[in-house]
This record gives sequence, C-alpha cells and structure tokens, in this order.
Amino acid sequence: MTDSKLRVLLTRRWPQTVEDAMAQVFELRVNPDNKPMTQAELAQGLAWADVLCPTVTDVLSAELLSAPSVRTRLLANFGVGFNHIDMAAAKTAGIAVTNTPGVLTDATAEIAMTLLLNTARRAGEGERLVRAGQWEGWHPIHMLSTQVTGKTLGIVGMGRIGLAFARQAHYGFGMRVLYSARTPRSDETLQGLPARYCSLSELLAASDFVSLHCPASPETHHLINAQSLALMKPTAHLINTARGDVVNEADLADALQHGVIAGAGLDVYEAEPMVTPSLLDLPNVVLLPHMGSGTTQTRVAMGECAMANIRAFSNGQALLNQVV
Ligand code: 8YV
Repeated sequence: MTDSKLRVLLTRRWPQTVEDAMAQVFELRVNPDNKPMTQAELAQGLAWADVLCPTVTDVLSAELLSAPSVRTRLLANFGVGFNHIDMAAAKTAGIAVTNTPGVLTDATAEIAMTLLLNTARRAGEGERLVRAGQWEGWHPIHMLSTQVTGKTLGIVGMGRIGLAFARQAHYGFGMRVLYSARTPRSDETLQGLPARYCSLSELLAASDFVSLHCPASPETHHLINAQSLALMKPTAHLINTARGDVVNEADLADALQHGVIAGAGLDVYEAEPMVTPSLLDLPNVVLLPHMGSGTTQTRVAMGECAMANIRAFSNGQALLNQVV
C-alpha cells in the first residue's frame, strides 16, 4: 500500500495546515458540513475509507464496526479520549485504534486551571455583572470569593493531564496536592511533585478543589454522584475537564442548588452539547463548551499526531499511539 492510494476520511474539519498536508499524501475526504456525521454517513465512510479519523462527536458502535461493508482498518482518533469508540468491537473486527496523547496535556491543564480560578474567584459572575451594566462600584464586601493560594487540590486520575494540572497548582499557587488513582505513582513519574496518594473518599473529604482527570469507563461512570458529593466540604469546588459521564449531572445540579458543595467548573457534559437545564440557571457553576484542547497550537499538533500514526500504518510500521 502506498501513501498516495490510502483513503483517509476526516469526519470533521481539521486545522487547514494539517488538512493540506494530509491531502498531499493521501486520498483525503473531509466531511464538508463540519457537523457530526449521522450513523448512516459513518457507515458509508467506514465502507469507503482505509483510515477514518473520528472525534469525540462520532459514536462508533459495535453495530457500525462489525458491518460486512467495513473497509476501514485504522481509526486514527483526533483526541486522547476514546470512549465514543466500542473498543471491543474494533478489536474483534481487526481495526486498530490510535489516539493523540501528550500534545494536548498542557492546553487541557490550562482549561482546568481556568475553571478552578474562575469558579473560586467568581470571575464569570463578575464579568456578567459588568456587561449587564449592574456594577454599582467597589465596596468592602462586594462579591467575596474563595482564595485559591495554599488550598488543597484533589486530583482524581493522575495521568498526564492530572499531573500537569497538579504541577501548575502546586508550583503556581502553593497548593497541597492529594491524588487518587488505581495505583500510586512513583516519584519519578510525579517528577518530584510532593503529592499524596489516598482513597477517593479521603480525597473528597479533605480537598478544597476536586478535579477529575480519569478516563470515562464503566468503573468511572457517575463516580461523582449524590453520595460522593455529600463527602465533599460545603466550601469545596468540583472541576471536570475529563468526560461528562464521570459526573451525574442531575446530582451535581442538585448539590450546587442546595449548598452541598460551593461551586463547579465544567468543560464536559453527559450528553454534549446538551447541558442539564437547571445548571444554566445557577450562578455558582462555570460552564465551558468542551474547549480543553482548543488552542490553535494544540489542535494542529493533534492533527499532526494523527497523521504520523496514519503514515506509520501506511508504511507498515508500528503505530505510534495504538490503544487497540
Ligand atoms: C478533544 C478531548 O478536543 O482529546 C480529548 O479526549 O476531550 C478533547 O480535548 C476531543 O476529544 C476531540 O475529539
């Protein structure tokens, strides 16, 4: 198989420079509408393409991946999370899957920090007040908020992004770091960061800020629910830049309404782009539209990473970031 013959389908538009580079070496098709493809369109895409490049908005079910018409042998995912792909079905169908780890770590950690500062310091609320022309001027007890420096941050899932965020928080804001994960990390992995491993329940009870960085999986589905939220301090804030499924959104809205916790900052949701309506009315939650990796630099790097995987596949070499 040569590069020029490989059929590659992008389910959404990518940064132009990467699309141009791909078009030079592959037979490239791009979903021109830049809207999520329907299941029927994805089935057609899988029947045409040697390599399909999905994003988080494409649900690739067992039904789609096991159809006899499927020609695709590689799913080069644009993103690190792959919970939208039925991995067992891909494996059974002999379809390899790659992702784009590493290149989006710093950008996503930055959005976690944006949310933490924003929810703690009520920046969204303040901005809305000024824009609405309702600011009546400075006074000593106006819009008092929660100071971040020196507080305790609990990281749930100490992977690349969790660690990058913990480092920002510790070295930038003097925060004490606790973390929960399946296994403790070595000092080498933590790059010398003084972070203490503990159980999830201890982390929830002791943290002023709890930030989620675990993948979506059956084990982490609704890990944060009414019971776990009740373990948190009433002054604590929850940050989610991982996946919406990790949080029971209805339980979170309820907890925010009733003062079970003080605030939240969310970049991801259970049924994107739908957001639980009651959250929209709450002042103590900051809502972002899944933009963790959304810097120009990072989106280009994600495209280049996916392309490097496709080139390796095309040349019969070991895939660089194979997850199945
Ligand atoms: C991506 C993300 O933009 O990489 C991920 O897992 O959540 C985002 O940063 C998105 O998944 C694109 O597919």
